[in-house]
Amino acid sequence: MSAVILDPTGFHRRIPLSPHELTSRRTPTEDIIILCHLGVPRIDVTNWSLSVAGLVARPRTLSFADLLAYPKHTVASIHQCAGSPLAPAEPTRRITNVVWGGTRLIDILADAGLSKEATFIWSFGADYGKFADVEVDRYQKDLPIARIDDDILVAYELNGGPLPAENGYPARLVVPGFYGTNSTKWLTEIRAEQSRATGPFTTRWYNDPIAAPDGTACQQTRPVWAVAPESIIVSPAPMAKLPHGTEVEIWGWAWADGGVTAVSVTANGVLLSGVELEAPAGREWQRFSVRWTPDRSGESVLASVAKKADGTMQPPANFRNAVHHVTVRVV
Ligand SMILES: Nc1nc2c(c(=O)[nH]1)N[C@H]1C(S)=C(S)[C@@H](COP(=O)(O)O)O[C@H]1N2
Ligand SMILES: [Mo]
Repeated sequence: MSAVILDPTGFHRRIPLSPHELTSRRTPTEDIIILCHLGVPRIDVTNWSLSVAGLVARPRTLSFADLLAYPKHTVASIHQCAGSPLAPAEPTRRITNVVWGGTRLIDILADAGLSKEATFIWSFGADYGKFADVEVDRYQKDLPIARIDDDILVAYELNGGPLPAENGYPARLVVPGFYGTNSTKWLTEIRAEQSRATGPFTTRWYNDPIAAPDGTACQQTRPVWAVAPESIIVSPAPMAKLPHGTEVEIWGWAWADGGVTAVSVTANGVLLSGVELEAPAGREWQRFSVRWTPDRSGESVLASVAKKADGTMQPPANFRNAVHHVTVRVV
């Protein structure tokens, strides 16, 4: 496919709803985060194709009709932006929970005859241009073969409707449980390879320094793949006025790749008992709630901490999944 027109060109994003506005379980399409590093390709579907290449026995090029001819699968999942790759430790809480529809990546790879030698799947988007002063001819990401399962989609639907241009029309990769950056939009090529992808979106950006045992950053990095445990308080909203001595419900959402097993909630640093947490259901976020009776007037600080089955928890600060605090006014 020849280079497509970008409109707009360059970095383009839509800031999502704030945590206290995320009141619905499923995020409506018009409220979803939009994050485009290089611009928004405007693709004519009759000129679009998806090539499947690299370490496969039968390389092929799929038209949009070929993609639709596969059985359609849907996956409901959290969809989270990891935040700016230039500020990877900054919590941005760009989180949504949506339903994707499309063709399973494993069906496409099976038809192409994926080689046992392959260790990574590279994906390429139709967008091109400059990000942070680096020129790229295509957006490019990669996935370890170990992550390839039946829930990864080449999606052409979002929340039951066609994929909007900004979200990757006509088709995009969706890797549930991995940060949004790995879900390549305007997908034009997938390649089976034996090494990590070489472009700046996998080598230079979206790699976290691994902390040394003494807490200092060491040279090694870890790809920004699996979503770390996180939670947000939806209600009460920041600076809400709460009457002293009256019970209120504190509630929010918690999520992680693989689900969350516990959420603890504190008010002014004191643990609240009786937190209820939904069991993980697929890859969607989980509602938590607890009752609290404000017992002192003035400002109170509420916080929630999510924990995964492997024991990893939200850190207090300096990570993209750092604890969310909400200050309320007790009157
Ligand atoms: N081709 C391409 N795919 C991309 C991006 C991009 O800039 N180009 N941005 C990524 C990032 S950082 C995120 S968070 C998600 C956002 O998807 P959305 O805009 O549909 O919510 O798309 C990912 N896929
Ligand atoms: Mo992102």
